Amino acid sequence: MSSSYDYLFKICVLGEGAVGKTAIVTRFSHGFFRTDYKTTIGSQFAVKNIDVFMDDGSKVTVKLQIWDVAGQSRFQILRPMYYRGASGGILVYDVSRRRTFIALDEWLVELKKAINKEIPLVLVANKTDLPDRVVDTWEGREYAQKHGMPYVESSAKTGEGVVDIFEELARILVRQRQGGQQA
Ligand code: G3D
Ligand code: MG
Repeated sequence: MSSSYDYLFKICVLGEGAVGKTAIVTRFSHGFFRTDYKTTIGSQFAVKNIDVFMDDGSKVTVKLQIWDVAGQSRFQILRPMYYRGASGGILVYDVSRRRTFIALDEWLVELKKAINKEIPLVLVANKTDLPDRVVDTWEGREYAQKHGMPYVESSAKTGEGVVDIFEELARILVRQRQGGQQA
């Protein structure tokens, strides 16, 4: 049955305004890209099942409830409430705007303040299709490594890497949950 699943996780999508958060979520959950997104108002979520293969070859169906949180500063006061109960997150920047890369630290601080613990995150370098890229791969990798996060490059426009983001995070969350059960 397509509605059945083994695990359910709430995840949040974080990052500066216009880095492509809504585009990534839409691409993943509906499989298409639109260029006429309205700036996300407050927050909204998408739900999508994804099959992931674990290290032992077993297939696990994960239901992701993906909260697309508005990045604009005027929504800052509302965001902590959307972070609550999140098992994991996706931290997005735009490779064509260095400012969005520099702002990553602030997003980590805001998240940590709101939920008071560490949750698994995936670092996403989005808009790799653009010719005017300014943040190089090594910089993103270094940042991800420093914070113990996997690093994924994506283009919500072409779709490249988008599924990888969610597979990567889902696998980490399942591993954590399974490990927790054994302990
Ligand atoms: P946000 O939700 O993080 O605020 P959006 O960002 O998803 O609304 O995207 C902001 C703008 O970037 C949109 O352009 C969107 O089409 C564009 N965009 C998102 N992802 C990509 C990508 O991977 N490649 C390219 N080239 N553009 C992308 P507009 O012009 O509609 O504001
Ligand atoms: Mg948005």
